[in-house]
Amino acid sequence: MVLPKKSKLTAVKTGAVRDERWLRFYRQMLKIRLFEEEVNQLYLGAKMPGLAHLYIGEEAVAVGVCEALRRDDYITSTHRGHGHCLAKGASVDKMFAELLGKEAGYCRGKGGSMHIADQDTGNLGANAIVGGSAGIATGAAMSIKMRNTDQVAVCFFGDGALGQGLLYETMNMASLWKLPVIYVCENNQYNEYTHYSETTAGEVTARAAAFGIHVESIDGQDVRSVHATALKSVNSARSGAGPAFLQCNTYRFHGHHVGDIDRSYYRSKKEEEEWKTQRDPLKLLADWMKKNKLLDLTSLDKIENEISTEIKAAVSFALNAAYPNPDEVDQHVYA
Ligand SMILES: Cc1ncc(C[n+]2csc(CCOP(=O)(O)OP(=O)(O)O)c2C)c(N)n1
Ligand SMILES: [Mg+2]
Repeated sequence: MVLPKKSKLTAVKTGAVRDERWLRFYRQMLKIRLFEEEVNQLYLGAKMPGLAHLYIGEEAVAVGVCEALRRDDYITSTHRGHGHCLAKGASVDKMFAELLGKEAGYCRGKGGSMHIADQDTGNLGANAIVGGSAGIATGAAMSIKMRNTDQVAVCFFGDGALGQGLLYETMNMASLWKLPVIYVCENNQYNEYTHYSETTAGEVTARAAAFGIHVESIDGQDVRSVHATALKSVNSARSGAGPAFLQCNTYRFHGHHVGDIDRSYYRSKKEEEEWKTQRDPLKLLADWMKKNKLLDLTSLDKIENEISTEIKAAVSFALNAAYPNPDEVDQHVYA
């Protein structure tokens, strides 16, 4: 298991948020986990058209960051975007409906997993183009600056996007013009079937530091750590101090996409098991809350029952929802 060196992890400031917030973090992460498990089942049961890239294992990044944002702040997302969407406040009904190609979905069923956007929650959209989110988030940050508001924009992207030139062009502009944008690199160790160390020369954070951008490398499995660091960067960007770059070290527990079942040719079962058993973000937070006597076991069970009921109802809603009218096949599409 490749973990960042201890000295590079950002210290957690306990007490930075009130105790109820830990439960909310847990709830939000669990919502993503159960949503994604259901997506996997829909795929395996041949009920969902197309593929999806599951976020299971990485929940602490989306939740830790989005909990530091206001509703009117922006995010841009990736092909692995369900977690970002939900953490920013998306409706599970509309998300399942979109995944199943139904008219009640976020894009009237015409976008699918990789094209979900939600203007109401400031989500400027998932993006199938690796690195594409950097241009959109930086543009949004420039618009914030020109409109003179105090919003911020967060750009989620994977380690694979470190190979895209657009990221460097936009980080250069963001630093020069002190744009309120936070670049959140979700380093889940792999771009598709290749370990990032085989594609990425040098230190990841050194790349952003070269533009004079404030950088941090965080344990992306520790939602408290992600949140504390994100909050600092968000507050700083909001006050006009310019961009930040956060490398969140994490791991996807499933395959690159739902069809990537046999992963033995690019990573070992032992590695996966170690992350799942020792580095599960939900378990880490639950264990920490228990150790600090911040909950009793029933409250976690209660949360799980509530979310499970919400997810089941949303799946049932989406399965029974109507498909778009075939006459509208060329409407609401841009490419
Ligand atoms: C510009 C571009 N090149 C290639 C692809 C094909 N592709 C889809 S996902 C992916 C790997 C992305 O890896 P990473 O950015 O680390 O994200 P992760 O899947 O690990 O979340 C690639 C190469 C693409 N979608 N866009
Ligand atoms: Mg990756």
